[in-house]
Amino acid sequence: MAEELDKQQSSNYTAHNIQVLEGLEAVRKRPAMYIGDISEKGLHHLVYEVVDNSIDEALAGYCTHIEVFINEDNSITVQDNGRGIPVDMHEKEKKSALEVVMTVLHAGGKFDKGSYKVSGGLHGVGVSCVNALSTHMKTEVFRGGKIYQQEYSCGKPLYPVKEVGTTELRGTRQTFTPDGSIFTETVYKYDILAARLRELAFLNKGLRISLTDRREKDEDGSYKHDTFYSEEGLKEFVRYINTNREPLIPDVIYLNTEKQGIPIEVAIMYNTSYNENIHSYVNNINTIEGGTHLAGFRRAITRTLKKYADDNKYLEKAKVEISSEDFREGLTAVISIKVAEPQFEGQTKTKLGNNEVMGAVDQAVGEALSYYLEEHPKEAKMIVNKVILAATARIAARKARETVQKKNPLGSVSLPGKLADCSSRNAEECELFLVEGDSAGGSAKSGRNRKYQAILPLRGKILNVEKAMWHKAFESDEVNNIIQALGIRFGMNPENEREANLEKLRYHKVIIMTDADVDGSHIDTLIMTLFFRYMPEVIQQGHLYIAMPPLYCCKKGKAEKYCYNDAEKDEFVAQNGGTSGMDIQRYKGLGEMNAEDLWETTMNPETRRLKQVTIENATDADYIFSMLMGEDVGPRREFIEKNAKYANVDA
Ligand code: 0RA
Repeated sequence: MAEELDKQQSSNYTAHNIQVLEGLEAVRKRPAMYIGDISEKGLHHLVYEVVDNSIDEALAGYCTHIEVFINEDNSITVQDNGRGIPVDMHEKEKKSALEVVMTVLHAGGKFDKGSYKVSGGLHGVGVSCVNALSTHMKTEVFRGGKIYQQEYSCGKPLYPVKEVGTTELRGTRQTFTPDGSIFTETVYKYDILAARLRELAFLNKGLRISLTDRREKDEDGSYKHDTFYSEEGLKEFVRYINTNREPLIPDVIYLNTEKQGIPIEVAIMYNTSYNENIHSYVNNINTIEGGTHLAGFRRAITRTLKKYADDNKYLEKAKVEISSEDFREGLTAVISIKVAEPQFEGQTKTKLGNNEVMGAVDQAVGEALSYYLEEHPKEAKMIVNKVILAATARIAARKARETVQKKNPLGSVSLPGKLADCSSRNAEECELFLVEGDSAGGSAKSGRNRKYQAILPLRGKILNVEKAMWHKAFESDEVNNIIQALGIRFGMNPENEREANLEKLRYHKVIIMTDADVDGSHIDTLIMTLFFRYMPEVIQQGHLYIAMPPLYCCKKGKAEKYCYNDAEKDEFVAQNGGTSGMDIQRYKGLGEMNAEDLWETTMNPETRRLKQVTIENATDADYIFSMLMGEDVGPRREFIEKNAKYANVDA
């Protein structure tokens, strides 16, 4: 009987739905406009979009637990214990509120009159976009003792919202299958989701977020699983980020307040390194390009520390001129604020533009920091001493640089002698290969296309910028050669942040080409760290790549194939009747290939494979680089073994 009723309802269902479908058709026609892109990034973004709705429910104070499942078929389930999406009739639309939320663009926040939507994914497009981009989606609402549900196909409801049972539970469960005809990638990566969910747990203290992978069971029959929960929020977050760094003082300087109606949470730690590491968030979005909240933070640090040092006569004793960046050496901080109407600007729309925020953050941080310094004179003195040391080192480095520049008049920095440049001056088509070793460098030089491919062989050791003082990089020949070849300069922007000017970049593809072994992977990582710490813009704008040389050359009779991984080799073996009489050559180094082979397999844009270096999650990347380049060798080896390009070759 209930079955019958459902069918009747479904059959005359389509008519009043037409207007809605047009909205979601637009999402299917231009998915990248709504979720950024249709690759791996966009695929994972769908999950964040759904989770964000549950986070909003948590921020409103009604939800304490969010569970995310990667199902066997790569569909995703997100369940929360909030109030449940309302299912009552929406007066104007003449259908259930649930259906409106699921099928109307930007309808997500319409029911929360009083509060603003604070979490909001990067694009803040709402769950209806996820629905539009899923071949199948199902929403179950546990509310008022009853279970309601509705299913959809490519955003179209398959039947009206129906009641399907009773329950003691409260909350919302949503399951969706991303459309493989829209996304170029449909396999979810546990680590990518885990990094974002961990971050969200730190940013929303007291909220429990769990992740379970139902695709694979381990030996004891359990699924891969993590629960992320933070009692202390950013205080714990900043300690986590600093895991692989040595603290200067053990304290975390912490504040959680509201200024001019803006909720502000900040955690600060000083460590013995020479890098500045500030992670900033607005409405749970990582603002990698910074903005007014970051400017306010920096201003407060400089002003407050300078005043403290002046008042205590530390600076007149030191007799050095302190510049604002000296106050931030060895500083790790996380800033998280909530803004009702954020204006996002910049290349990647991750730079906060709201002017009113600057003063609010400046004031909040200034108050908390001066209070800490007054209460902790011993620690304060250690911080000030570190600042003075930074200034002294910076001034010494500038003097050294000026001496070098005098030999090199007019500052017209010439190209490095080792660079075999290309003839084209059209940066868009130009590629720079950073090649490990002279012999591979030689093959690359003779094998390349001279018009648009340049070669820079790297001989000496690449400086580990994770451990070196900032100016040391400019004393390293290899680093200088790379920077000079790229053509970019470093300067300070108006907010006194280090910034590279990418308009001068001479090659739009910078390609790291090293051996497929442990040493090669280590060099890859050193070069990636250099870019990540000194020129993150190059990575953010998609200019950095890793060349993937083949691991094998397989021959049998007339059949011959370069194989880039074990799966390809196994396939060739299977297609050619097993290994007997087959010649399998394993390349250990680039030097084993002659110039033609190197061109054909690794450099020719028609046939080569390149891996683009991306920053999925800047905070996660920071953690990984500090771990990889830090003191402890164990985790580094483990990471390289898991992630290197030769991953399934026993080295
Ligand atoms: C608006 C109003 C109410 C709940 C929600 C939105 C809500 C949305 C989502 C999306 C995922 N999980 C969610 N949980 C709750 C409730 C209004 C009321 O009960 O008065």
